[in-house]
Amino acid sequence: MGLKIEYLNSFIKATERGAIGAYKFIGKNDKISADKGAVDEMRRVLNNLDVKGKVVIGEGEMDEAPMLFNGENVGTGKGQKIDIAVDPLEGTNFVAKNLPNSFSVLAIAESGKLFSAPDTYMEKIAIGQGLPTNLLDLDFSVEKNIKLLADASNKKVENLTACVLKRPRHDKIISSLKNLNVKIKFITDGDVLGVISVLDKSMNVDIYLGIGGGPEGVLAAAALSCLGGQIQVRLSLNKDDETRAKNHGILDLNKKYNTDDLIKGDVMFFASAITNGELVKGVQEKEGYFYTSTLIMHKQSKTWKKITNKHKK
Ligand code: VTB
Repeated sequence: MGLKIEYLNSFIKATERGAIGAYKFIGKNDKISADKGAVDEMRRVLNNLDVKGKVVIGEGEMDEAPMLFNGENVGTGKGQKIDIAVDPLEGTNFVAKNLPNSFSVLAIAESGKLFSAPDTYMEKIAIGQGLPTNLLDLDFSVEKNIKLLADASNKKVENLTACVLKRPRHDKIISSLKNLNVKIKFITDGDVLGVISVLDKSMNVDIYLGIGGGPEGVLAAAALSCLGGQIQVRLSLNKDDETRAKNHGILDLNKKYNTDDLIKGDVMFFASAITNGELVKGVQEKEGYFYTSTLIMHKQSKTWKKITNKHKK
C-alpha cells in the first residue's frame, strides 16, 4: 500500500515550520527556547494534517510532559494511520551557537512500521547504497569492517573516510581508524546528518561509526531505507535505561537491528535546515518572507530532492 504521495507536500510543512520556529533563536545561546520554538511550530502543523498520526519517536516520555511526546496522537484523526518520528531541532548546540548543520527532522511510515527507540544511547554503523546486504557488523572489529568495506567498494583503505562524533567514548574507534590510515571526518554533534552523509557522494563519507542518540538512529535509518543505504544499531544502556527500554517493549536489550528491523515498508524523510547546512541552505529572511530548504526522501517513489519554499511572514 504505502504512504500517500501527497504527504510529500503536506509533511514538508512540519519541518519547514519547525525550522522557522527555531530560526529566531540562532546565536542566542538558549537551547531550550530554540527547541520549544521548533516543537511548537511543528506540532501546530501536524495537528492540522488529515492523518491519524502517532508519535513513536518524540521529544521524550509523556511523564516528562513535553509536547510531541512518545505516544502522542497528532493530526485531525481523519485519514491514514501513520507512525511519526520527530526531532524538531536536531543540533540544539548548533542553533544556540550559530554553527552550521542544524535541522528540523521528521520521518513517517505506516502504522506499526517504525521502531520505537527509547531515548538512550545507541551504537551505530552505517554505509551507503550499492553494497552487499548486511556487509558489516557491530560485533566485527573496526579493522574487519573497514577491510570488508574497502573490498566491497573497490577502494583502498586509506582512501576511505569515516565520520565519527567527537567524544571520548570513541577513542578506541578513532585510534583503530588512525592505525588503518582511514580519513576521519569529525563532527561535534548532529549524527542524523553524520549517518546520512554516507548517502550523498558530495559529502565524501564512506562509513559512519559510533554511539549517539537512539531516536536519532531511527530517523537516520528512515533516510537510509529510502535510498538503499544500510545501518546496524544496538542500544547502549546504563542501569536506569534498562527500564526505559523495557517500557518500549524491548525484551532483548542486546539485539542488533538492521535497517529493515527499524523501518518496515514505505517511509518518507524530511530535513529542513535551520542554520546553513552541508546538504541544504538554512532559513533565510528576505523582504517579508522566510525561505526554507528541505531535503526530502520517499522510499516507494524513489524520491530524493531538495526543495526551497517561500513563506509569508
Ligand atoms: C547525540 C547525537 C545527536 O546529540 O544524541 C548527541 O545523536 C548527544 O550526545 O545528534 P552526548 O550525550 O555525547 O553529548 C546530538 O549530537 C545532537 O542532538
